[in-house]
Amino acid sequence: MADEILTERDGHVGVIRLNRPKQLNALNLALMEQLACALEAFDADDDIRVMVLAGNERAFAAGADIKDMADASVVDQYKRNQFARWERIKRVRKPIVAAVSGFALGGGCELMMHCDVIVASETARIGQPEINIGVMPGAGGTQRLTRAMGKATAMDVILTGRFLTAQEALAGGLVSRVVPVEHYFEEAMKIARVIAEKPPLAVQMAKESVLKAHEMSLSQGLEYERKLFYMLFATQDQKEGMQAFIEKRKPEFKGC
Ligand code: DAK
Repeated sequence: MADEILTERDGHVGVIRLNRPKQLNALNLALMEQLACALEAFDADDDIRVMVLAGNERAFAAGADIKDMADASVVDQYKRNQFARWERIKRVRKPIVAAVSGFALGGGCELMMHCDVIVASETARIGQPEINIGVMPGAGGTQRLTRAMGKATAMDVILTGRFLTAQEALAGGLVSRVVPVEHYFEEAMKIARVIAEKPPLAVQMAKESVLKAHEMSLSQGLEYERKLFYMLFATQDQKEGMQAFIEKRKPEFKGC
């Protein structure tokens, strides 16, 4: 099987690069399978605390591979069970920092929205143009884009198929930071290294709790948050973090 993704390790950071440059990183089935496996492997690896997911300067990902889908029947789609891979990505517990440059369209935008911190280059063009090819978003676009940017922008983007600029995405709260294209990958790595120095269990529980904000009422979410907060007092890292503060030294977090 071709290497549809490339992986490397940088200290506690696991880096994944989508690797179909000629197809603008269109997400075919093999790529999605390799991506889900790589994320799960890093998630299970005690040495890795955070992941960076990147494409290349021209494209983060231009969507699901249209050539894969064009002739598919409903039965083909059902058997391919693509949702399973997206579910596996959704279940990753460690934070994923997206480094987004160029096109992040359709499934590419949806993949970006599965990430936790999103760094966009000034050249990023983000959209859900499925409407142009006779379908609509299928991996969460109508839900996550609406929750991130609100109904008015989501309808505009999804119904017209237009691309947002990086600045529009930043203003609407879809991405976390926008930087010049020369720096987008390094900025994502910088953020990942900062997160990698934090207590890993608190990081994972904070991610879990933030994501619940999209699924629960405020009072349920607050209750959920409170329980995770209490649970962290069972970790050595909580003792270390607070003791280090009192002793005016840098904490050394171990992830236990
Ligand atoms: N699929 C396959 N190939 C693609 C592609 C895509 N999405 N996007 C680009 N390519 C290929 C082009 O065919 C071209 O290949 P060659 O002709 O050289 O062989 C090469 O990448 C370069 O593209 P262009 O020549 O078109 O480059 P331009 O700079 O002129 O235009 C573009 C760039 C990004 C504006 C254009 O390529 C474009 O409009 N691409 C399609 C964007 C799009 O419609 N994306 C949404 C696809 S539908 C689901 C999960 C997810 C999804 C569905 C279901 N389940 C869990 C069930 C997601 C669906 C989608 O994403």
